[in-house]
Amino acid sequence: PRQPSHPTGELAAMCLIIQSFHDHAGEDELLDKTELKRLLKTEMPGLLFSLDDQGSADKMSFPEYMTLMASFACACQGQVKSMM
Ligand SMILES: [Ca+2]
Repeated sequence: PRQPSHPTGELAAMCLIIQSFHDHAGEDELLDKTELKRLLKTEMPGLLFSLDDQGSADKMSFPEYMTLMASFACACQGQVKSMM
């Protein structure tokens, strides 16, 4: 099949995740706790998270953020399905 000129599906979702990480992380390219809370509140307002359970790292790199997103996705499958 022909490649779409704009990313769609999973690729579009990955682009959005990468973009929003960088938008919120700022120049140091790390998410501190305030930036992480703002990202979750802005980008995922319908989902409820307990950040207290997410380890104690003060700043999160992109790979660490993706690990957190993967665990959120697993934990919220039912919640997200009911929103679709
Ligand atoms: Ca930052």
